[in-house]
Amino acid sequence: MSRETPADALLPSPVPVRFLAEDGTRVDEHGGYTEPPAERLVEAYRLMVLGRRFDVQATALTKQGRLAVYPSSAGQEACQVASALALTDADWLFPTYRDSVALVARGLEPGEILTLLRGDAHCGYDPAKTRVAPQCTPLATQTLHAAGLAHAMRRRGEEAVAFALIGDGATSEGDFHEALNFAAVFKAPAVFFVQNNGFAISVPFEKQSAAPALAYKGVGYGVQSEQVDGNDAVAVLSVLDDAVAHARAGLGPVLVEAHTYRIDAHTNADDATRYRDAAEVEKWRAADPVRRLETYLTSRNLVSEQDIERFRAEAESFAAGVRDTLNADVEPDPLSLFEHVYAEPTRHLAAQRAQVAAELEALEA
Ligand SMILES: Cc1ncc(C[n+]2csc(CCOP(=O)(O)OP(=O)(O)O)c2C)c(N)n1
Repeated sequence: MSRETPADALLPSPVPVRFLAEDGTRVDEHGGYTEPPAERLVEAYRLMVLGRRFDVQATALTKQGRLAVYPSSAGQEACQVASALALTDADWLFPTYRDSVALVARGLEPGEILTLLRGDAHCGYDPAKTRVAPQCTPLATQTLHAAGLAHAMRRRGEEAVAFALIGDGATSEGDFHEALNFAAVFKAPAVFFVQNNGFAISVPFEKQSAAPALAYKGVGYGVQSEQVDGNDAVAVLSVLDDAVAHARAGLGPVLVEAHTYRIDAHTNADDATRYRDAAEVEKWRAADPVRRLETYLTSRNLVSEQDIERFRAEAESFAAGVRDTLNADVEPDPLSLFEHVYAEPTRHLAAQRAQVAAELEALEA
């Protein structure tokens, strides 16, 4: 008797999709996915070099007191960059606090990306203009925003896709499950991309979920699902390109899980040596996504030594620009606190604003 069921079509690959082994050699574990064109891979590599340098710079600025907090995505560059490259300017990106490098890859101003992490009241960029929602700290809420916005865009006849990033720990939140269910029922053009980096702060994946892989969580909701080696940029880009095309074609949402690793601590406020072994981190350093892609592109003569030097120099001057921007003191206007709260300020908010304005005036008098 055949055991084929409608669920089979939704199931992820039994092992994570992979084009490159850890040493950068080509392997045949891609389950029928197509390798993206060479120029796309070179662009991914350029952005990964840039993103890694940005990440190091932002971490340094935190140590210097210029940023209040910075959650590093070191080791997750393939996921970060592929998320941006898989989307068009018309698509919406819903990032978390960990996804600043995805925003860099999308072309946002680094000074604007880091405004929130500097401790200012507002997200520094314009979500409507950039089609990037504010970086979300309440876990998994962005998945509902993405599902709702995707549904709304479909009803309006727009062809755009909403793409939500989410961590492994956040998949335990009810919001994630509601978002998958809603998106599936209404065939919303949404992609949910889980970066399974092994930890939710100090909670390891084994204590988070007993699922064979988080990708299997989609099937119960009727969501097309896939899992991919998150440190293989070729594979992540190929799988996300397909997922976005599926959603854009009106075939419903897609859940993709990338298996990756958080190389740094949760944030600068966390000491990861208290809950994980150095040997484990070293093992994952050997699976570095930037070096893996670099080795592959070099072996195929798709990048030269000069190209690599050029990309690194570009990243250095980008980092210098980030330093200059963040080292400049800013004096936020206290009244800006009342902006962007409602499209039309409420009576109470207007009264509070007037009260603060009067207090400021009294102080200056
Ligand atoms: C609703 C909610 N509960 C708890 C927290 C506190 N918190 C912040 S980050 C985090 C861990 C999230 O881990 P994961 O989803 O795996 O993402 P990662 O930080 O590894 O990228 C927790 C519990 C929060 N921000 N929001």
